[in-house]
Amino acid sequence: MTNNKYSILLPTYNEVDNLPIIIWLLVKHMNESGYDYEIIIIDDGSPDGTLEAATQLQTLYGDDKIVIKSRGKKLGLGTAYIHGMKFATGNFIIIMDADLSHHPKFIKHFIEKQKTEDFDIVTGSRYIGSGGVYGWDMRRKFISRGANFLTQILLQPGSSDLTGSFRLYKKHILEKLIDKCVSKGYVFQMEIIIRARKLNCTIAEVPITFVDRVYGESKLGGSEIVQFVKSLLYLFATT
Ligand SMILES: Nc1nc2c(ncn2[C@@H]2O[C@H](COP(=O)(O)OP(=O)(O)O)[C@@H](O)[C@H]2O)c(=O)[nH]1
Ligand SMILES: [Mg+2]
Repeated sequence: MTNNKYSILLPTYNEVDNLPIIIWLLVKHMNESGYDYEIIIIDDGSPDGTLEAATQLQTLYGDDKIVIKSRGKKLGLGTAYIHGMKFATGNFIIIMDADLSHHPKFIKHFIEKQKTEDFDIVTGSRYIGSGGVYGWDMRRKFISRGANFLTQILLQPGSSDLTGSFRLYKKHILEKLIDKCVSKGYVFQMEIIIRARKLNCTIAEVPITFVDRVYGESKLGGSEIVQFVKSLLYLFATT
């Protein structure tokens, strides 16, 4: 028997419609798989009442399972993970989106894969095996593929899905990596894998399907794309 515990970090910004569903699915799948876990919701002052929904869900499922660590305003995804991780009591961290694009049913594949060779990191990949993307328009597919392609060429990271954010990390590894990361937004996902390679961390991949959000709006805009390319070039020049 092991006493592994999985801390699931769930950053939210205007996810009031998605949060009850994702939490219900997480609780269902984690209870079924029998692994010890907690869900840490990091809400950034969503004006749509996400925090109030989170509080109700905490009452429903218990504060040992649902931990709420909100911040007053939208401070970005990268720092939301850093903030949430400070409160994690597990020895493993799982990071995923709250908008139902990442299905909790895949978590047990991450955990099983991690155990096979005691990997430091397991990343979900849309670009291997049975993985895939559903519901994205041409523009969004192009951006994702383009970002991955550019990064593969410039940095040769040896990981097929760099911009995805459905991952499992050993907590002490993620802490070490986060210390080294300079980016704050979406690029964070990519930077972390690049840094992990440099530190010779072991990385495995599992196929995931990614379904575009049904409720609410994506926060990926032009400025995020510009930021991504800038950071990519920065990493290219400095690592
Ligand atoms: N706490 C926090 N969560 C955020 C922020 N920006 C995005 N999110 C959440 O991060 C996840 C991914 O964002 P999303 O807009 O779905 O990005 P996309 O899937 O790449 O279009 C979702 O759960 C969002 O609610 C932020 O600034 N702070
Ligand atoms: Mg999304």
